[in-house]
Amino acid sequence: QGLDSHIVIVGCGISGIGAAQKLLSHGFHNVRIIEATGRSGGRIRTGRLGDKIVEIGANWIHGPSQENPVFRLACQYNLLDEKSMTEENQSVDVGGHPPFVPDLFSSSGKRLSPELAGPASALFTGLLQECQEFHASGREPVPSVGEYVKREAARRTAEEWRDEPADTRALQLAMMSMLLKLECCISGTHTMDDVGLGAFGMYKTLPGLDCTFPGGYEGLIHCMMKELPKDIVSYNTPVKCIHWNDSVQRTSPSGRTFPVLVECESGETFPADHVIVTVPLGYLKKHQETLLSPPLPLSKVHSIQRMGFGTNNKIFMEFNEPFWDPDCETIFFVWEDETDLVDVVPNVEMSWIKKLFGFTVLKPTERYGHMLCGWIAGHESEYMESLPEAEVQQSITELIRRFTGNPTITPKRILRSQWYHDPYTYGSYTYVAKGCSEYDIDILAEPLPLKGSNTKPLQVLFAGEATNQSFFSTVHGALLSGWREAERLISHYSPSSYSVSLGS
Ligand code: 6YU
Repeated sequence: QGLDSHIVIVGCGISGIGAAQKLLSHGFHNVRIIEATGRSGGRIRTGRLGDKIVEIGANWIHGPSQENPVFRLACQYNLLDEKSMTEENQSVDVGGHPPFVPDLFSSSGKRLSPELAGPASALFTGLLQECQEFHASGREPVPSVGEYVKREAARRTAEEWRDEPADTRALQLAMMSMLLKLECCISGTHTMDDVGLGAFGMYKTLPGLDCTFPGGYEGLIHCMMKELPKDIVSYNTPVKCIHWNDSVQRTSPSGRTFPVLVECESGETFPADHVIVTVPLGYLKKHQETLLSPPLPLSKVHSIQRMGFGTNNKIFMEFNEPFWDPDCETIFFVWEDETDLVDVVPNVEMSWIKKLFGFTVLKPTERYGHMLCGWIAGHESEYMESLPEAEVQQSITELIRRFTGNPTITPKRILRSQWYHDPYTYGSYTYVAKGCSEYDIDILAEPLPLKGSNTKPLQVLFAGEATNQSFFSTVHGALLSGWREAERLISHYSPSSYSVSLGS
């Protein structure tokens, strides 16, 4: 009966697609993906600004080297440029923070020299490194990364920068506030005070200098979808409720009964032996009470609540000519009044724009023209989503003019992402919040019914980036989680021929 099992996958992001691919390649032939929207790829989404390709969602392959399954697939489908595939690129190990050539501007319209920013940047990088080490040591002197960085930075700068002129010291501290805001974007959180110190080091980096897809990240999705049967996905079909544990009896015309029934908003239903749920953690947080019937066990509810899922948005802007240096990779804006290490703004509606730490320059220029990508995380980012695009453009134009001291700079056009207002995501990606640990991720990934129940096993399984202990928040983490749940089913039906580690 194994290979005839009816398997429904909820969500056609990379974890759902990966699960389907693996199940089909092992002979399961009754596999269906149900997707709420009209497209595949979920948070991998390539858009356009004018005639240029831009990534609305995932941007880079983090750690593009052989251990990274997304890198391997991208090479296999020939989607990367030659430089990204070189041995040299694969062996660079930057611990998740690639180096960049910066242009620094301050709120009084001054250009800051990189030398001036050097000590702040070195201290900040060192402190983050220390934060990562607490996971292995099991010690947690304060609950969050933000509190640790702020406490230690204040202590050490008071000692080490004692002899610096006051204005230099103030600028260094303001620079550290900007770096905290950058870190909020990387972690996808409102403030680093929400990110758990002991859990921060759970996230593992892979070697390789982050690379992009010249033709767009979605090219990877198209290649993967081509390998699946043509009509495997039911699009525009949001799932409303997964009835499991025989809570709704369902018998097929052949007389077979199924323990699970997937009910969609449209009223359509899909009977199943197994369902793999890949919806984002943001969606789970919002709909945990109604997505399953009987509802999720309390242990899962608590882990879903404990784990963090925040917003990180991009704002693309195109210019007729650059106001940055030709070799510049990142533009930073340092607010001179932010000398007390802050990563949130006091009044979101009045000053949300202060949360935008700066821009990355899209390269190569031959492909993108003069295009920048601004980054903004947290509640300020969620508020930005609610504003008309013209107002966002106006605010950023004023910001750039103020920091560069050039009142004529005018962007040609703008495009921003709105991940918080996406009803099937409700944010960008997972972070390990204060008070959560790997056990929460284990609990989230645990199939239903829970161990010890004497009903049919593996009725509802859970995949998606939030269920990966080491690589949450990434595309490779999501893909590995989809494979993991497919392998769980494969080894359930053929335990001897398929022994795999279901670790991450
Ligand atoms: C990466 C990167 N990157 C930027 C931004 C975002 C993300 N990520 P999906 O959501 O894809 O699929 C679920 C589907 O389910 C979806 O299609 C829904 O429509 C559907 N669904 C929902 N409800 C449903 C229902 N009821 N019925 C039916 N269907 C339903 N990752 O590797 N490189 O550069 C970035 C970035 C703006 C938003 C990213 C990046 C995250 C990935 O995009 C994401 O993990 C995967 O695509 C998720 O796939 P999935 O299948 O799980 O879900 C120390 C430390 C710190 C830790 N953080 C380190 C930082 C690393 C992350 N950096 C990210 C940065 C960027 C810029």
